[in-house]
Amino acid sequence: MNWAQRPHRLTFGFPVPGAEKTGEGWALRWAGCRVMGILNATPDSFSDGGRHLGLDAALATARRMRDAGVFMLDIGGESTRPGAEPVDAATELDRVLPLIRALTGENVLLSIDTMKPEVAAEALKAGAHLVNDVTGLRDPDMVRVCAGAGAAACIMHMQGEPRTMQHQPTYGDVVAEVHGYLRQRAAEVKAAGVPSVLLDPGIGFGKTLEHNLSLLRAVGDLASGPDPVLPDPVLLAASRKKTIDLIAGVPNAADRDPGSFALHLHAARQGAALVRLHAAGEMVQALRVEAALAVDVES
Ligand code: HH2
Repeated sequence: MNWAQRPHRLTFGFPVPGAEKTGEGWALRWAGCRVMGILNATPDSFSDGGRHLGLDAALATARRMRDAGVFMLDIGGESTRPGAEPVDAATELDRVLPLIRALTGENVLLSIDTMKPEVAAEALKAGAHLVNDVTGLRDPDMVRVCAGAGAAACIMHMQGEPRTMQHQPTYGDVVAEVHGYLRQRAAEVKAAGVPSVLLDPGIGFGKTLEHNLSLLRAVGDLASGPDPVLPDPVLLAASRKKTIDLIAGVPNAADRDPGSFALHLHAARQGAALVRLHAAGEMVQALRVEAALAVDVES
């Protein structure tokens, strides 16, 4: 079976678009690699005086992505880029809820990108399906919120916290440590009642270029174990990140889509189930072409 035929599955405690009812809830199944589109509800898109224009523009982007075949939209109201300043829960909710409410019922999966349990809880009530938490559900309340609602979660690895994580990241064996952490966290949160998880090595979150390259080369290992029958699906998210500048010399983040496509195509071929990008519709096209060319290399 090649990467484009490889089956993936997430389960939920409530109906989500495209899922079917099973004995353990609602199962969402897909083959190969799908795309998560980034929808940032940050001050740039909701600036004072242009709030409705901002919302309309974000909705137009969301619908364009959906129509291009994007599988899931990741809605975030707080930047987690290196050096980013935190925002409070009320501000974050003000930014994300209008988008979630407007997109509910539009036949697209919705993920809430947040580190705050109170934001996740309100977003799930408003219609989000999955919680994407870059801290790996570090706050026990986040585990309770996901388990209570029956929401799937993305567990990401991060060394340190966003403000300071790039100061001096250090590991013994980065792949063993990151994969070990993700597998242990997955077992813990599922034991606490979260129905299913995506695993994300957290490219750029407390990692040097060498750390990121090692993790990217090892996506296949993360995607295939430890349970080879039903491994937790892997999410890779490196769209427009500094890593691409360090490899290819592209200082302006908006110019990094070609590098982003190359990097996420690599992740797809290694068995990633989902890739998170800004240029999401374009990535759907790239993946469709790549899938048509895929040949059977594994049994
Ligand atoms: N990276 C960012 C945000 N959310 N979620 C996951 N699961 N994995 C990631 O690597 C990840 C993420 C990047 O930070 P942000 O400041 O939100 O920038 P953007 O959303 O424009 O990529």
